[in-house]
Amino acid sequence: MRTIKKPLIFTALKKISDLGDNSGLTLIELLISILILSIVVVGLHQALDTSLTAYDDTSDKRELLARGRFAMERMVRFLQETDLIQIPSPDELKVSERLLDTYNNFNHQYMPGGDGYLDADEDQDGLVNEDATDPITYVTFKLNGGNLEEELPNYKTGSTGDYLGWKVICEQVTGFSCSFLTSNVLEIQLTLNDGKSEVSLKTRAKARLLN
Ligand SMILES: [Ca+2]
Ligand SMILES: [Ca+2]
Ligand SMILES: [Ca+2]
Repeated sequence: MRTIKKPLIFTALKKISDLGDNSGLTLIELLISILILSIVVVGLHQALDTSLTAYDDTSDKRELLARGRFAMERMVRFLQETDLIQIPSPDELKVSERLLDTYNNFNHQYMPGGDGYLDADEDQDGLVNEDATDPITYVTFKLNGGNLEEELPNYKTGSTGDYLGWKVICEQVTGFSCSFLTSNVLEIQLTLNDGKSEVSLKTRAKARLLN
């Protein structure tokens, strides 16, 4: 007759059980049961912990990526429309601003739809940044401590040299650098690290008005 082999643990438990009273669990059986249960629980806990940590890491990285992309998109927008790119230091990018038209160039009132003249066209003649009466107005991106900051011209005043204060566009930045691939194509690298995760982004932008 074919016999089914019992798992070793049951045989052991049976032997232990046979030594004492068969009517219930002995102390040793109880201890072994608790031990087995503990091993199972610890295993499950570790598996769950690993899954939660992996989930945390992923959402952490997703958050960092979203913040990095926001800053990248901002720089790319200004780069695409600029006719002047400068990299004064490895972690600084300066471009002439010729994208925005949210003010009336004559009375400097805020107009969401603009007045049809780029705001950098200070003398409102249709040419932008062409001479001393209409000097170049810059947008600057610079790494300051762990923050990537942006400085924009202030078009709310009649002065051509007014700038708005530095504004943080991305926090926890550990690396920011720009380099020319060609005279009108720039590569930007951005690294963010929040102490737990690190993400690196790289993008390229072409200045349409430059050759
Ligand atoms: Ca305008
Ligand atoms: Ca002008
Ligand atoms: Ca100007």
